[in-house]
Amino acid sequence: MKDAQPRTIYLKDYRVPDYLVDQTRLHFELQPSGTLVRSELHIRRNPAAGEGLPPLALDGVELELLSVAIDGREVDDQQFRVSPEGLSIDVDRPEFVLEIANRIHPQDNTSLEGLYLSNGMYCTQCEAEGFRKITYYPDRPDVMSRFTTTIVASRDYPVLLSNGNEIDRGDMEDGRHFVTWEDPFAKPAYLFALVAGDLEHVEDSFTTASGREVKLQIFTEARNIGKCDHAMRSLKKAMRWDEEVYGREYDLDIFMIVAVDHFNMGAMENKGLNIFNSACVLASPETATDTAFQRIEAIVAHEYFHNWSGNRVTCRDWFQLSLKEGFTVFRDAEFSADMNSRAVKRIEDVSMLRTAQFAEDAGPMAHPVRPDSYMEISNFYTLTIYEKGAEVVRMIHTLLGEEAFRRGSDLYFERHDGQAVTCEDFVKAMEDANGVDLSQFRRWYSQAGTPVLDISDDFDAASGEYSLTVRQSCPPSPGQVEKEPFHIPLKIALLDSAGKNLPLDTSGATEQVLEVTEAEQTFRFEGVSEKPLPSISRGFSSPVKVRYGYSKEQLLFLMRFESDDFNRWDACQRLAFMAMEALQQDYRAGRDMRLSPELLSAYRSVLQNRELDPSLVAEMLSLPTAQVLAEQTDEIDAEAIVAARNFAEAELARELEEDLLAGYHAFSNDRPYRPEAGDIAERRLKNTCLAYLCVTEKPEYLDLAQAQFDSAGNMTDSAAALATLVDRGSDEQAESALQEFYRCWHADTQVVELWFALQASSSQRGSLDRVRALMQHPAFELKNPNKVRSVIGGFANRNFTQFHRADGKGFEFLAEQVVALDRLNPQVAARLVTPLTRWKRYRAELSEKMHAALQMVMESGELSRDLYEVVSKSLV
Ligand code: 0A1
Ligand code: ZN
Repeated sequence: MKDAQPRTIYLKDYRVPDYLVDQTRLHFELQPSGTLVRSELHIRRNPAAGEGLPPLALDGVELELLSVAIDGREVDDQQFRVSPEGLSIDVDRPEFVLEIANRIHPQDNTSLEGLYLSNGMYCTQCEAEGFRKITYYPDRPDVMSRFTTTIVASRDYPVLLSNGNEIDRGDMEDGRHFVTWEDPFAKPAYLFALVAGDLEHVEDSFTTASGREVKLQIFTEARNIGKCDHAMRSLKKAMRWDEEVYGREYDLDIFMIVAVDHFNMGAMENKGLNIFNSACVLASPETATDTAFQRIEAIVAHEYFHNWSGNRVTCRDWFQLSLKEGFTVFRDAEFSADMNSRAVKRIEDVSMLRTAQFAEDAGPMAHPVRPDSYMEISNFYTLTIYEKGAEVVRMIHTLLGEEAFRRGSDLYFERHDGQAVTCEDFVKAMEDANGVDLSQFRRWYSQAGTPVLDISDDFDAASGEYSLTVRQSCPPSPGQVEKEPFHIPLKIALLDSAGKNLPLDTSGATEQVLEVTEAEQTFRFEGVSEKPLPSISRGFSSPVKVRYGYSKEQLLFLMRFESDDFNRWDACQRLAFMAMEALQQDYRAGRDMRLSPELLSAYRSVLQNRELDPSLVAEMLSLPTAQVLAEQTDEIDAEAIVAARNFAEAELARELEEDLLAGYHAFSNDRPYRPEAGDIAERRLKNTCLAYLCVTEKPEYLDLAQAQFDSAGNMTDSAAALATLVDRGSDEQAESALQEFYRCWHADTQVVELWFALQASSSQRGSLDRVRALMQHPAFELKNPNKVRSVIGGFANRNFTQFHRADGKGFEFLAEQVVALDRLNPQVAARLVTPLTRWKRYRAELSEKMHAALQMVMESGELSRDLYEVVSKSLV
C-alpha cells in the first residue's frame, strides 16, 4: 500500500476549518519538462474555529515545493514541515498573504487526478481531492475562495481556459502568451479547472429569463468539431428547463464545455468550465447510437444543473456528497423524462438500480446515502450516493407533491446560496418551507441496505373492506445490524376484475400514496365491492423490494390492464423472472425445460399491441438480463441462469417468429435520422425484433441483419446489426462485419470504443482469448479509462457467460488487469474490481474461485489506498 496504514476518516470527526482563504491567485507556467505553479492565498483565521493560532495545515501530494513566503518574506524551513500528505506552517498572525511556488509533472500523471495531459492537451480533474496534486491548499469543500488564474504557455497551446470570465490576455517577451481568468463566485478547490491546448470550438448563445446574454462554447480537437451540435442543443434545453422547473438562472456571462479523451468519470461540473469525457459529449448520427445521444443529453444537463445544486450551494464535507449528486441526478432524470418517454426513462433507471445498486447495498461496500466513514473518497462515487440518493430526493418529492417540493427547493437555494452545507440542511429546508416533519424520513440518509416490504391483503365481502398489511424489514449491512423502520411512500391503486382503477376515497382519486412508517402496518379501504388486485409501488415510488404473492394469472392480468406503464413493465419482468426460476430448477434437475404457453401468448399480445409506445414494447419484450436474474437470487448459479435465459430467448424467438418479422418491417423506415423519442422508440423495437429473429440463426434473418448493416444510415442501426451478426452469425459473417466496421471507423475514437465493447461483452464471441487479443490491438491503451471500460469492463460487467466460466479464468484475468492498472490509475482499478467483490453471493465452486482471485489482488504487493479499501473490505 502507498500508506503504511490507510486511515479511516469519520463524519463524527468533522471540524470547521482553522483558516479561510478569501482570495486565491494562481499562476501556471505550462512546460513539458515540468509545470511551475505559483499561488498567492489571502488567508484569515476562521472566527468559528476557536482561539489561538494553530499551524496552518495545507494538503499537497506529489508536489515539488520550491518556496514559501508570508506577507512577502520567505519563510525559513524551521517554520514549516513537509510530509507526503501536505505542508504544515507555523503562523504568528490572524491574517496574511501566503505565497507558494511548486513544480508538478503533468506528463507523468496517469491517475488523471490533478493536472494531466490528454492527447497533448492540458486538463484538470480536481473533485474530490485532486487540487492537492496541483498545489498546497486547504483541499476541502467548506473552504470557498474567489479564484483568479493566469495561464502562461507556448503558442502551441493557443487556447488557455479557466473558470469565470477572461479579464486579460497578451504576449510574453519570450514568445509565449498568457490569459487571465477571474471567477467572481467563491468556490471550493474541487471546482477549479484549467485547460490548455490546440482546440477548436463551436459557439452559440442563450438569453436567460431575465434577459442576460450568455455565450456558450464547446471546445474539442479539430477532428471532432462536427460532433458538438447535439451537446449544444442539450445544453440550451437544460438551461431553459432549469429556469422553468426550478426558477434557476445561469450566473456567468460564459459557459464552456471541453471534451477530453482521457477521463476517469463521465464529466465534471467545474464552475463555468465543464470538462467532459469525450464519450459523454461528442455525437453525430453516423457515429453515435441513440443510447449515446440520450446519455449525452442527460450528462450535459446533469453538469449544467450542478451550477446550482453543487456549485452555488456546495457540500460541507465529502460525507455530504449525495447532497449535490442525489439531488442533481433527480433533476437530470426529471429533465430526461420531460424530454423523452417518462416511463422508459424510469424503467431504465430502475433496472440499473435493481441490478447494480441493490447489489452494492447487499455487498461488502454497502454504505448509507450519507456514509459515516471512508478510507478513500473516490470509492464513494457510487450508485448508492448517486442513484439511491436520487431516489431519496424523489421520495421527498412524492411525499410533498410538486408545488411543495418547489417551495422547499426555493428555500434551500435562497437560504444556502454561497454556502457549503449538509444533507440535513436540505431536508430542513423541505420541512421549513412546508411545515412538515421528516424526522423519520432522515433514516434514509443514515441506514444502508435495501428495505424489503412483505405485503399481504384481505378482503371482507360482507363489509366491503379491503386491507393491505405491509411488513418492512432491512437486512444487516456492514456496521449496521439492526435497522429502524423507514418512512416509505408507497403509491398504490386497486384494480377491479375488468382492469379498471377503483376510486379509493370519496374524491374519486384512483391512486394513493400510503405512508409506511411502522414495522408492520395495515391500510384499510372501505366500500370496495369486489376483491381488487393491488397495483403496488407505481412508478417505483420507493427504492425497496416489494414482495406480494402475485400469481401468474394476476401478473398476466396486470400486463394487459395496468394503466401505470412502469408497473405494467414490472409485471412482465416478474412473470419472466418466475418463468426463469422454474427453468433454472429444471436445468439443475436435468429435466426438459419448458416455457408456459400463457407466457408466450402474453408476449405475443404485447408485440402485437400497436397502441403502446414501441420503446415500452421493446422493454417488455426484453428478458431480464443475466445480471438482473443474478441479483434477484440468493445463491447465484451462473450456469443455470445462462441456460435458462438462452432457452427462454430461443423459445420466444421460435414462437413469435412471424410477429417479430412483422414488427421488424412495421418499424423500419427510411426517414432521415433524428434523435427524437418517437424515432428512437421505433428503432429500439425494430432492433429488438431483429436480435430475436437472429436467435433462430436462420440464414434469411442473418441476411436481414447483414442488409441492415450494409445500408444503415445511422450508428444505432449499424451497431445493432453488427451486434446481432457478432452474436448469431457464422464465424465468417461475424469476423468480416467486424473488420469492415473497423476499416470504416478506425479513425473515430468513440466508434472504436463501441467496437471494443461490443466484442468484449458478446456472450458468443467475447471469449477470454478474444479479450486478451483486443488488449493487444493498437487502438487499446491501458492508460485510457474508456478503452479499459470497453474491453475489460465490457467483459467483466456485461459478458456474464464468459466472465463466469467454470474454470475461474475470467476472474483471474480480471484480478491480473486490476493489479496492472492500479499502478497507473487507482480510481479506475478500484472500480473495475467490483464484480469480484460479490463472491459471497455465488454457489461454492465459483465463489471460491472469485475469492481466490480477490486474494491474489490483495497479495500482489503494494496497493493504492483506493484498491486496498475495496479489496480489504470485500475479503472480510
Ligand atoms: N461530480 C461529477 C463526477 C466526478 C467525480 C469525480 C471525478 O474524478 C474523480 C470526476 C467526475 C459528476 O457528478 O458529474
Ligand atoms: Zn454529479
